[in-house]
Amino acid sequence: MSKLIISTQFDSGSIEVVSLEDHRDIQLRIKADNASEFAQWFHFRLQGAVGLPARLRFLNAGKSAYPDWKGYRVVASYDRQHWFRIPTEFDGEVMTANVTPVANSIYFAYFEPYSYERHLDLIGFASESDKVELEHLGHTLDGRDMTLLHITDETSPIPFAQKKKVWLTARQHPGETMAEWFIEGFLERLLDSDDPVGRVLLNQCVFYVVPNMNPDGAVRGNLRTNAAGANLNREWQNPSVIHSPEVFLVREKMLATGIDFFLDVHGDEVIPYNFVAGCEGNPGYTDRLHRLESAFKAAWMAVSPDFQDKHGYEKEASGQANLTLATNWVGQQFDCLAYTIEMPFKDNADLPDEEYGWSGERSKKLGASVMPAILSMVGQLR
Ligand code: GEM
Ligand code: ZN
Repeated sequence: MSKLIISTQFDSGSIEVVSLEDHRDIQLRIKADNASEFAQWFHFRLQGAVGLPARLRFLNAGKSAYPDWKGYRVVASYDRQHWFRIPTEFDGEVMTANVTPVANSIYFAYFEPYSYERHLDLIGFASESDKVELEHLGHTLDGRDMTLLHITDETSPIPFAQKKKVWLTARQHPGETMAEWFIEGFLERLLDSDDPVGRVLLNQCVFYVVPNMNPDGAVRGNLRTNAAGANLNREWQNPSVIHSPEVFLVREKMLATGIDFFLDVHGDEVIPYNFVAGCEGNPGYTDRLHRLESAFKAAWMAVSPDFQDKHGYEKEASGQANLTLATNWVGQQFDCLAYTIEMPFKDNADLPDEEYGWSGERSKKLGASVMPAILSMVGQLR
């Protein structure tokens, strides 16, 4: 029997090995982000267990950032392209996953990874379109590019100044990889010259898209923070070049362009549904914004059974919104429709998938489905 090996020296790799002596009791601990106490993301490779009933025990799952693992199943892959769910249990303290690998190398992760190389491929794909201009906003603390995609049809008869400005940001929380899968699906449809919804949207709107707000945290295998330990979705009121340059750079650009409609794409560790969280707690929230929110949700539910509005976060009390969050700050600053989109790490309980749970592909489909909902709103935006 060959020696068991666990490795993490790859994009977003992260786990702590406690014991690897016995394939029937592989003991692990989820590591915290590099400069903060948030511990939730894991991604590692196991070698040497082909044909053996391997049991993975995450000993500190009950002390993770979001310890409600009920209904969650670990994702696994042999080829790093196709990911599937494996049987997983949680007893309130230890999470246990079981698999008998059919190959001598198998990967495990909290959710289907989205690598920095794939991020660069997505930027490359988009940059080949004549509707896209790439804009370099600046660098992250680890020196990676903050890239903005500026997307519109410049042959449109509508003057640029009259086009609606639609901003999308994704993956402020780097472990929420479903967010960048969502953007991949969104861009593939938006840039499909045969798609009528994309063609009309590019005629009437200008899109500003940041596919990955936190590339450093993504590569480092962080769940929630950047290289300096900043939770970017708490930096929007007063970002700093030293601590949260990612937010500082994007926010400056937003102030230059203005915004008519904003979507900030995330993943949720606990709630097994796709849902949105709006600006009802903002001091500037109005009946107009409430009507726009209701219309957008109804339009999205009409085109995607994967989206729903029954389950989600508690509504914020009036005037109690935390304006350090992107959606709240943008909604307040620009008096515009602004939503946080949440997808599940677990599955969509309305439409469960036994083999895959919620997945990268389903996130892509949801990203494509939001386009007709945006189109239905364009005429109602200020
Ligand atoms: C969330 S956004 C939380 C919004 N809450 C309400 N009630 N509107 C965060 O940053 O904590 C997004 C996320 O992490 O998925
Ligand atoms: Zn998030």
